[in-house]
Amino acid sequence: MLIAITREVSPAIANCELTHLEREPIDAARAAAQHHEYESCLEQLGCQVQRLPVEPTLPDSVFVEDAAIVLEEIAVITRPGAASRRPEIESVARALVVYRPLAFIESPGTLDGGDVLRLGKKLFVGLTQRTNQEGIRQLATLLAPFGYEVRAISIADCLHLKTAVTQVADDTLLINQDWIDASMFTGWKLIDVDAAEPFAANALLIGGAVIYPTTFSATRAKLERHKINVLPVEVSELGKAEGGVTCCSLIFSI
Ligand code: CIR
Repeated sequence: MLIAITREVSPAIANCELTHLEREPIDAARAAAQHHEYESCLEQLGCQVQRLPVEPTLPDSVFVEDAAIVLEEIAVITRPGAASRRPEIESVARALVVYRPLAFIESPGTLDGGDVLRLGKKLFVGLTQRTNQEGIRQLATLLAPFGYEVRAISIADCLHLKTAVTQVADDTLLINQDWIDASMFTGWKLIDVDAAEPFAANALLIGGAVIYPTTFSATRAKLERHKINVLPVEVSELGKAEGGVTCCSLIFSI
């Protein structure tokens, strides 16, 4: 069975962290409605959604992906790179301890889950403004006993590694090659985002389908031409907070 941990949108979402986007007004009620649609997509794809209680004072707390890396053997609770986001981990840890032994990234390490792309036993980890060398080193040490290989990749021009690349099928990645060097993904089929949609590489693969923002219609058409089964969802308000579809859940099997 697949569990998807999510969290209700904070009413303070308009005060979110922003790195590469200009601040625009965010309609918190609309963001919450879109988030419910997103949760329905998760359910449609077979996930049992476990929604954490709202955190009214933590603007970015809907983006639960950043707080943990959940693998079969262990869950690693992160130390998010943005100080404002560190209090988010406590409730995520409480939810995950029921399912997995926990390990923690400790200071001075920082790590955001959005920087971690897991492909089988390999974890590609973005070295970004949010994730530092020490965080990556600690992750590698924690996961080595389970046979995971951790590889750091420098990312400069976007927030997280998974802003630039995600998996969309067993053998296929969706990628923005302006933001990440594709040479480390040898053996993978690559689909490039449409040139007019630089933020379009964040897709959420569950089983045989991909949850994908309606905003990126040209890239979506490309995915469909490659026979990817796309489940579209409107997440424009969450997008204004620099969040995508992977960020809003932690998915794992029990
Ligand atoms: C932040 O800057 O931390 C949030 N406003 C957006 C986080 C998005 N998370 C993700 O891509 N994994």
